[in-house]
Amino acid sequence: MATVLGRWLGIAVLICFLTGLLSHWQQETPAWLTIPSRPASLYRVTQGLHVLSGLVSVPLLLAKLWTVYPKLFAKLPWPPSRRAFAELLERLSIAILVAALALEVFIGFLNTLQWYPWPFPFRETHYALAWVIVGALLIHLAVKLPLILAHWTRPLPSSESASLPEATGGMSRRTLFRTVAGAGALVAITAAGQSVPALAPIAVLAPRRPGVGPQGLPVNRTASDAGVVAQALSDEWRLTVVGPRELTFSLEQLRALPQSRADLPIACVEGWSQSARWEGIRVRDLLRLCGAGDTARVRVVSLERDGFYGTSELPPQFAADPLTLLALRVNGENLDLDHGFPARIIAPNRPGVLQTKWVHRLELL
Ligand SMILES: Nc1nc2c(c(=O)[nH]1)N[C@H]1C(S)=C(S)[C@@H](COP(=O)(O)O)O[C@H]1N2
Ligand SMILES: [Mo]
Repeated sequence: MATVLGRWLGIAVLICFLTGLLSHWQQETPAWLTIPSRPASLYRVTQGLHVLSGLVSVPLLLAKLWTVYPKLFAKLPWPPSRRAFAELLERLSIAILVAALALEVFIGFLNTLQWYPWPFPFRETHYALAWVIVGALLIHLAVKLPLILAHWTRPLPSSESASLPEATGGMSRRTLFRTVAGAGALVAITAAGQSVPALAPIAVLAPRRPGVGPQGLPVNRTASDAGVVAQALSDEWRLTVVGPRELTFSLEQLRALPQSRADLPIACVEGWSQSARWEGIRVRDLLRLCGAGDTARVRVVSLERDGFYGTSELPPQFAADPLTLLALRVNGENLDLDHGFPARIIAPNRPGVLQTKWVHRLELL
């Protein structure tokens, strides 16, 4: 049972780890990596899978712990021997694995609720813990390797497994597996509705639902939370583009420039995502107007001053993508104040957190 549940949990953890790495690299690109701006909805899928696999690992982890926990507290061989020492080390590595995994999933879940009841930075901690988990998991697999090899090289698997004892306190293994798989599936379908519109009506585990919010689109932080209402509504608002030339546009002037359309999702790191129809000026066109080429890296500056939401960077391949807009409109209307009025960035294959709202400055780097 522990082996089968371990495989399921292993798959969930692997999906969660790999999609998490992708998300981390989006937000902190290493020098050796160029993230492509297409497919446009890639991040929506990978981050949706990240949050789903993390949620599904909760029932899997609980079930796995339930099947093995007596072993953690079993008496060590006595008197102390090499074997006792090796067993102690193994239990220590498992204690670290379980603790790190439980903490990782717990803070990840609270993050989807935008609740941060701890003093440490979420993303850095979540990332560091992921490596602790991978390390402890590799040790765990290495220790169990002889057992795993023995399992795969045993002579008659079917007759042998048929003769294994079935009962665990009255519940058959099959019933347990069905229950755990059912619990995992239930978690998945009641959470997936935050990205899959068809499942939205039963999305009781999803903190955000598609369609709920101004202009049919959820909002993470409102203009008043961000403290930008007065500046965003002011007649003095201007967009400044700083490149070889420095240009300044009023909202009327921006509206008079050639407008483009893009159907792109907001795909939040917290797992919810929703597509919308955006209209505005291609960032590429704005850069050309100020004399920049198509290899420019651009800093996007919001009216919002504090915190890491205030600025974001468009790597050259994102700035040059024809789908990357300084959006003025969404779903056929001027942007709602909470969606970034007067102007926001919307780009393909990007975490929502980088789709900066209330933009007033683009700077060539
Ligand atoms: N200036 C600013 N831009 C921001 C944010 C913010 O708090 N401040 N939130 C980001 C996050 S986390 C997401 S998911 C999207 C949400 O966009 P929406 O509120 O228009 O749906 O905006 C992003 N842009
Ligand atoms: Mo977000």
